[in-house]
Amino acid sequence: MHLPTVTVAACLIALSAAAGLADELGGPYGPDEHTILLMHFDEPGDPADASDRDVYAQNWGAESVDGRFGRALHFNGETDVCVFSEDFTLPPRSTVELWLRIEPGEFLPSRYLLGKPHEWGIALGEPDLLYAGIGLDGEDATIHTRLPQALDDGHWHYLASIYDATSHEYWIYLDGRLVKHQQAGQGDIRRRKYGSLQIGDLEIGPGKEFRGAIDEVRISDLCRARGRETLQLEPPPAPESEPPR
Ligand SMILES: [Ca+2]
Repeated sequence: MHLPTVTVAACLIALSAAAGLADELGGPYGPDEHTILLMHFDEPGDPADASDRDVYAQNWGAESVDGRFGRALHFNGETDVCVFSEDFTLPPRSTVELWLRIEPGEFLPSRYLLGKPHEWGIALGEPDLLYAGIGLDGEDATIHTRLPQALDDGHWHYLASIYDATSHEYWIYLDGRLVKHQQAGQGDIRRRKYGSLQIGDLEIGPGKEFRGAIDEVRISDLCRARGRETLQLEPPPAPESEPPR
């Protein structure tokens, strides 16, 4: 038996299209079958999850500002937070992506960008020092890494944290470049019955709130950039020029 050439070609096209979806990085994204949370932050009021899960979220105080794509949320580092209605646990393989912008002089140390209390989170200890951690039922997976540059420069930066709980590998990408890949943790991801995913804060004590803007948060149930040294990201938008007088 042989398949008609046109059928084989259609299958190859379908496969390449699926691979293209999984490889799409940097945004702005449309949801695909691996997207379990997608926040554009473009709409007024409470932000909407554009993934098929339609996770309900509330914005407690964060201000809408110009974003990397459309609008973004700016968190004041004190009380602003975006809280999600359901327990949100990372799948065994995950990719967490976001864009962030910190103005010069705005940075607050050791602040959480996002995460779930006592389960997982991503934080900046210093403008060029990233902490990421995931609670496992054996030894927690943690990563502390110096970034190639400080992020409090007023520009948008793309950050991706990728973890595989089956091979216990952690990857951190900044602006399309792999900055850290290491073995981390033992065991399966620890499940918590309380607490919700939060963006801009982690509510595990005072002084953990992020000050700066966050846009285009996507969480996926696969390792989208596994093993790649560089990512192809959309170039940043050209700066707005002064209108002619
Ligand atoms: Ca946006």
